[in-house]
Amino acid sequence: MKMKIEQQIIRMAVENGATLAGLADVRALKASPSHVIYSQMGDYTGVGTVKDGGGLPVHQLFNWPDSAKFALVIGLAHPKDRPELDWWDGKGTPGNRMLIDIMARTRKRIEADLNIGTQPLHYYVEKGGVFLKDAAVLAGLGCIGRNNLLVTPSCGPRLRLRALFLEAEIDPTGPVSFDPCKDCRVDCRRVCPEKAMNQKAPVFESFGKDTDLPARDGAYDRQICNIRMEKDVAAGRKNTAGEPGPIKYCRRCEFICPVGK
Ligand code: B12
Ligand code: SF4
Ligand code: SF4
Repeated sequence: MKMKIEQQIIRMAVENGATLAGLADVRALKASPSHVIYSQMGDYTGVGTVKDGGGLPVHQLFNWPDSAKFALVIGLAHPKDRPELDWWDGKGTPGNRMLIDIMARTRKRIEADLNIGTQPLHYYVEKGGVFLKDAAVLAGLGCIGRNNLLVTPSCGPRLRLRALFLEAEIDPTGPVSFDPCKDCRVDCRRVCPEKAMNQKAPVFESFGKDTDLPARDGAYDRQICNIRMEKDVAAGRKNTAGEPGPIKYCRRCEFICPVGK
């Protein structure tokens, strides 16, 4: 029996090196939690957002082409015993370069073998990218855990994501029913060195009782988490005499999670 087109796409991604792959409907993505609340969150310049050459924020938020109907989402395992995959070296991380390469090869095959048009996507949402965690949940890769990360059955939160637009009407592969946080000790919040997940972040508090996002109860505060990221950048600078060393961004809320170990 001929394999369904969705299965063929996923198989191509896995054959090219993806640990996990799935398909999300762009219409669902446009209505997903991050899209709904992002524009209400105020100016987050400097907290993981990108700027143009003149230091100004770039705004290409959600200016996706109408021809983009679905998103292929891939994940690459970043296990604890391969920490170097996540180290920033000034040009990116080895893991992200692998993801870019896996996606480029998968894209070629989708276009050549399946005759489906594709559109590459930037990593940053401000440069036309998608919210990768939302896309991954909608594609059935896992759920958003109490650590505010995508948690998958096989790798827990220890994986990195990338997406590609597909110009085809196909079927989504998610979301799936999966909730490892329900009966967990929630150590992911306890180990945070900055206590970024101890209380509802002020910005979400102001949205009223209806908002229980992010991290399921609004407790993840990106401003506080980013303090840690800035400390990690400073540590990377002074680790090697004069030369900027790799930046080893905090991953404590990932490593402690028991899922997928
Ligand atoms: C900006 C950014 C940052 C900023 C701000 C983070 C933030 N969450 O706001 C800073 C620098 C602080 C940061 C920190 C980290 N980041 Co970061 N970051 C991003 C980036 C570029 C955009 C994220 C964003 O702005 N989201 C918007 C805000 C509003 O939403 P949110 O806080 O993520 O919460 C939303 C979701 O949880 C979602 N959601 C919640 N419940 C549900 C339920 C359903 C059904 C759905 C559909 C959605 C959904 O709605 C929430 C509402 O806003 C993404 C890449 C990308 N293009 O997506 C990577 C990304 C999210 N980061 C990633 C990682 C790993 C990290 C760090 C561990 C650092 C590191 N070592 O790399 C920490 C983790 C912090 C944490 N516990 O969440 C990974 C996550 C992988 C995973 N397994 O989930 C991503 C996807 C990048 C990648 N390479 O794959 N990050
Ligand atoms: S440590 Fe427990 S509560 Fe935290 S993300 Fe993992 S399963 Fe969920
Ligand atoms: S990445 Fe580090 S600082 Fe940020 S929430 Fe996780 S444990 Fe806390």
